[in-house]
Amino acid sequence: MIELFGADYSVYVRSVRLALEEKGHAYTLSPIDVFAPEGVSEDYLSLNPFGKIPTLRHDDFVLFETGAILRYVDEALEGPSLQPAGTRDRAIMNQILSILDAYAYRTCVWEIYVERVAKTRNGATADEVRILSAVGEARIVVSTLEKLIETGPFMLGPNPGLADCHAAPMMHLFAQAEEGAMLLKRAPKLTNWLECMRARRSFNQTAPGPDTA
Ligand SMILES: N[C@@H](CCC(=O)N[C@@H](CS)C(=O)NCC(=O)O)C(=O)O
Repeated sequence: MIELFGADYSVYVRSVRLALEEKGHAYTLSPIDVFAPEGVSEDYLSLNPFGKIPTLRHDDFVLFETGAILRYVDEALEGPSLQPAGTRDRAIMNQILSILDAYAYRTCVWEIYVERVAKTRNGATADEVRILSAVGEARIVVSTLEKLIETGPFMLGPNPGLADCHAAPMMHLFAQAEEGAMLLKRAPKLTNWLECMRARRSFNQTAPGPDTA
């Protein structure tokens, strides 16, 4: 029995949900709203002391940190393998997961998508300085991922894997900001990859509600 704690608006939660869908494994999503004004409960902090989402519970085993959860889901559950067999390809997969955590989440999601799309949709004004200062690093994220995609249609070849599951939720939001769309225009392989991910059943099964941030 797999229980995932989190919210459908979270890109990190969606990464894990994508991996579970690609494995073909059933799970329940137990709602935790990290942005609720009252914060998260003590009960949730006893599972994840950092108060972030997601956290996964598999029977009596509790795990947090998305990179660890993704690898666990792939290795512990039946279904198609989501990690390359070769050492170097697996190293590249790990490199992509790190790039997404260290650079893409902050710049592409928070500093660009949230400022340009989510905030303005709610009537607030975008912080142009914040956006402008993030574009340089976002450009490096895009050009690096573009170089790492060799043949496609997925990041590491013919089959979807953990790198795709982790990158797709972030890049999907980033592409909705004008700065993201502009940078992706110069990255045809990444653009095709995103279209391919958006067309997958797993992506549609994990679509969040309309107010995603
Ligand atoms: N290092 C964590 C990061 C997860 C994360 O930042 N999740 C966001 C939602 S997408 C969150 O919980 N944010 C709440 C906060 O920062 O207070 C992981 O890999 O799981």
